Amino acid sequence: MTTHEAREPAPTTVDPTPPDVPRHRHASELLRDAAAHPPPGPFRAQWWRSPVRGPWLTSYFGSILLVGIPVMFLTGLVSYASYDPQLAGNDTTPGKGILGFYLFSWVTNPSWIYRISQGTHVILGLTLVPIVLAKLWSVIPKLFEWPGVRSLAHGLERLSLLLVVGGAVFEFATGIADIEYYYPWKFDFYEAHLYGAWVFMVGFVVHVCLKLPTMWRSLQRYSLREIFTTPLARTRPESGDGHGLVASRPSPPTISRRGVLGLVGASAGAVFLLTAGGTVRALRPLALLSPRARSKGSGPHPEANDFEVNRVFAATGIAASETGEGWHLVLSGPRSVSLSRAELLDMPLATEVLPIACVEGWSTVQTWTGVRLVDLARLAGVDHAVEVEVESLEKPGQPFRSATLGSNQAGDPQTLLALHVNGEDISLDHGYPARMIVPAAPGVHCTKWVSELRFLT
Ligand SMILES: Nc1nc2c(c(=O)[nH]1)N[C@H]1C(S)=C(S)[C@@H](COP(=O)(O)O)O[C@H]1N2
Ligand SMILES: [Mo]
Repeated sequence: MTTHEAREPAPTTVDPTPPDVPRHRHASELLRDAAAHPPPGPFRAQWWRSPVRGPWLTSYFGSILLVGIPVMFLTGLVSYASYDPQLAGNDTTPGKGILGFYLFSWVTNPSWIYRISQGTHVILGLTLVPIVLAKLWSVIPKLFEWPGVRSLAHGLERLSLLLVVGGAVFEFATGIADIEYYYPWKFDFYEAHLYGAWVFMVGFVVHVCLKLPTMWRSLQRYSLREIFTTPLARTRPESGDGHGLVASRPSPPTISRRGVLGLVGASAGAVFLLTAGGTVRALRPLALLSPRARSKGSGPHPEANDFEVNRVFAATGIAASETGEGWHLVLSGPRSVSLSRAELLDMPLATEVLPIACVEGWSTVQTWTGVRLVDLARLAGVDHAVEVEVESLEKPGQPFRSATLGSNQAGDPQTLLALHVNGEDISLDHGYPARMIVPAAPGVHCTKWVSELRFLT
């Protein structure tokens, strides 16, 4: 009697395989074993006890992000296109070849287009932060799922989750750091935020494809009406779900679902109010999260110049004497011309109401007076629209010291070399003696302290 089939069956309470007997074990068995013995703490399902966590709540936040994230992505792509990175000198992003597949000459009309798209990108991005955090909170037990990978399919799902969560954290952190002027990293913001967006979107699309049916089903569990009529006292955990979100040992509720929605909604609303002043002038006094919105007018005409300043004159390293009587604008084209400020003011002047809209999300509409770029082109011997390199007094190497305008921008009759704003001289902070104002262009292409215009014929 040596075959083990013939042995006495072992009592069920005893492990039939003593630990010292080597025995081939299937991967599935190992996994079951691992699942039965997770490390302590958050890796154990019982550790997560919130009674409001569940598929409905996760799906509710998810449905907001399902709309919000694509808007972020599209306005981000628009933002990249608006830089006209295909024009020499505007962009050094390596390998943009593939990512730049959709680029086109940035438009000049309507003049408010970038104001709206970039304002949306930044204000919506900040407003979504509480919702992203709430969504992450609602799925946090999944991030500690044990074992981390159960099968190939499960592994791919987890990988997409890593891309979504990691990508979201990365994109929000770099975006916010950039607009709040606290950017502690060594890598370039534009490149990192652009590449990060594509990585994030790969994860996002996979995640949405995998979860959309679940989301749809889970949303049917409660109507919003039910949520808003259920007080704390009648708040119950969702029924078990097989998604690992509902607590197996829920603690008594301390907040209702409508309370959670109210808290997250109020946080998002507060962030919106503290940010929107960068675009909506009436909210400017509240714009605590939009730092530029709090800069004041300076120079001899502070009222006319009282709007957001990106780079102040004092930060440029330009000597005050370079902007005085000796300043001349150089036009380089078929003819080379040098013009003093007085000579520019003697030319036919045009007045246009146009925005400055920064990539940081703030924007402001002002009334500018100056010489049309098309008139300056004609002086330089150029009678058709060509690309123009705009140089400033700032020293080589300074970021944004120059920009290349597309021929459509240079040929637009609204494009000005502005000398006045709101009827007074432009202040040093806003670009005295002269600055570019280009309809619909991002602020960074409205070069201040202009010294030379090179018409690329
Ligand atoms: N020479 C020069 N021009 C510049 C900049 C700069 O740093 N140097 N910053 C640009 C950016 S990013 C913006 S948003 C606008 C802001 O103009 P403002 O400070 O007059 O509002 O100026 C642009 N022109
Ligand atoms: Mo800007």
